[in-house]
Amino acid sequence: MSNAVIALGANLKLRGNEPKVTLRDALDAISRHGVVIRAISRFYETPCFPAGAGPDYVNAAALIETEKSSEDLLEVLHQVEHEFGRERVQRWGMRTLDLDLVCFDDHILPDSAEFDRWLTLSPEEQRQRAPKQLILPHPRLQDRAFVLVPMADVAPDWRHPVLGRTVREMLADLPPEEIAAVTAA
Ligand code: PH2
Ligand code: MG
Ligand code: MG
Repeated sequence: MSNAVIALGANLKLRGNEPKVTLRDALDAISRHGVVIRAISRFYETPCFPAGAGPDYVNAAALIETEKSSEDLLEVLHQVEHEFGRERVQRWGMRTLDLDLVCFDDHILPDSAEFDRWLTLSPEEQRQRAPKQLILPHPRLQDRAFVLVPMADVAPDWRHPVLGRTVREMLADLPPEEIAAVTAA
């Protein structure tokens, strides 16, 4: 059995439903795919990143347990995104539903050297490059209050296998104003 954290986000209505409703429905859909949901974070309203690129998001995180491999779990997430009308068009664009695999046990994928390359991308490269393969842990999780705040609800003591810091510690490293901008949805 493996433990993983899924980050959920949406900033567009889907079939007339508010993002909050979509996230709840997506969690139900995930559990119908043979994935056990152990804990669900509170739901948060978060300013769109990059600022001004679209409406605020609703973000949440789920701690799950599964016998699947990380690749098979990712496939489930892509299927559920597809069921919820997600079209992969613009990087960092608007989303009816975004499901990101943030961490899977303490796996480093595809390997330490490639992970390090994604970890240390310049901000410009981060905007331009999207990985084709699964990179774990998510290379930007330590930078993003919209990931770390919900994750701290469900896995505060998970320790990043490369950075050596827990979720709680990574969150404490962020600028207080970025944490304060993440509010109850
Ligand atoms: N996801 C993005 C881009 N920007 N901003 C917020 N606040 N929350 C997100 O989940 C998010 C984002 C791409 O996946
Ligand atoms: Mg995302
Ligand atoms: Mg995504």
